[in-house]
Amino acid sequence: MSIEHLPSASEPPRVVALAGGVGAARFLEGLVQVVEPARVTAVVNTGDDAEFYGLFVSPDVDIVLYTMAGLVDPDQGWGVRGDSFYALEMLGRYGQETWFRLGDRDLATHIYRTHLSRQGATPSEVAETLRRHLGVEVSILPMSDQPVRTQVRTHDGWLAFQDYFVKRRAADDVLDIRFAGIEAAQPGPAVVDAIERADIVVVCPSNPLVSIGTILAVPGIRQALCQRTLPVVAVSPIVGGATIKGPADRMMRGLGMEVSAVGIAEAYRDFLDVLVLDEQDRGLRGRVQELGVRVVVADTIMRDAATKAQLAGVTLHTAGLR
Ligand code: FO1
Repeated sequence: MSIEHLPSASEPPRVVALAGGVGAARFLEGLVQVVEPARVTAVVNTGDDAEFYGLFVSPDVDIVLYTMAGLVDPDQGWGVRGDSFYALEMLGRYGQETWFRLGDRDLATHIYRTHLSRQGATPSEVAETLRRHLGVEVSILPMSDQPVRTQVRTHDGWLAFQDYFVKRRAADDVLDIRFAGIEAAQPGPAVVDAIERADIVVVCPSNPLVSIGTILAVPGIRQALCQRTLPVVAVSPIVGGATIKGPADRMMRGLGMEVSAVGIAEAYRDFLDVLVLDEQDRGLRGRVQELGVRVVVADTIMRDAATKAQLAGVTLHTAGLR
């Protein structure tokens, strides 16, 4: 496979990003500083989707959507900036559980999503409608239109993902992971075509097990990545043996994976051309290369707009695109 590929001068590169939630959205903030947003397609995990009070919530789709619309709460990385919680407070008075913090504006998204779904819209159509209304230029493709639900096995048995992640604060040991519904799932209608046509596919620095792993488990997606002749580049979410945010490191350890950039390379090696790893992990270069994956060392800690753009630039450069 050639990574010498250069797109024609007239055609800006087409970029597909495989995305989970917060880490991916932060990477995308950098990406849209260095590539035309309209040339970027995010293929987003829907395994974290859940229903609250009869409303359909698609957290990772909404995180990407709100971030790209400039609406996201910058501290949390999810939800709408400055949102209020009056509806949730009232639901609490009705004796409902309120551990999943759905703000008032955010609830409007879930009401509208549920309304469109009840009229027959697919998750892809819903995401497209929300995107257009919020003026987001990046294409947002749910990984599948069929329901896939990530579940985590703990010492207390199988838990729905948000029960594990939010309600129990990701405190349990993770003994196993499964994606209920995955056998019947197909890639969203535009997903495989986008992967085939992209000048570069970027695997965002998201959880390799329950964000990227879920996307890869949709029958046909991993195969489409393996069949590409142009580069697939991942940014390691593991830096110095730990994650910046979230439980990926503990999950990887619990499932017997090496918690390092090497573990990431092993998980993706069948389709991965380049791994961007952090300067702190420079010493792992040789071991990653032994797996047949090219290494680029960079500052991967996304502190602000400039470091996000810098990381996105380095990632594209690995594929000869900048
Ligand atoms: N994450 C939390 O840690 N606590 C919450 O209360 C919470 C609420 C929430 C509401 C809407 C939404 O779209 C996302 C929300 N998230 C919350 C984030 C989300 O559950 C996770 O970050 C993802 O599922 C993992 O990518």
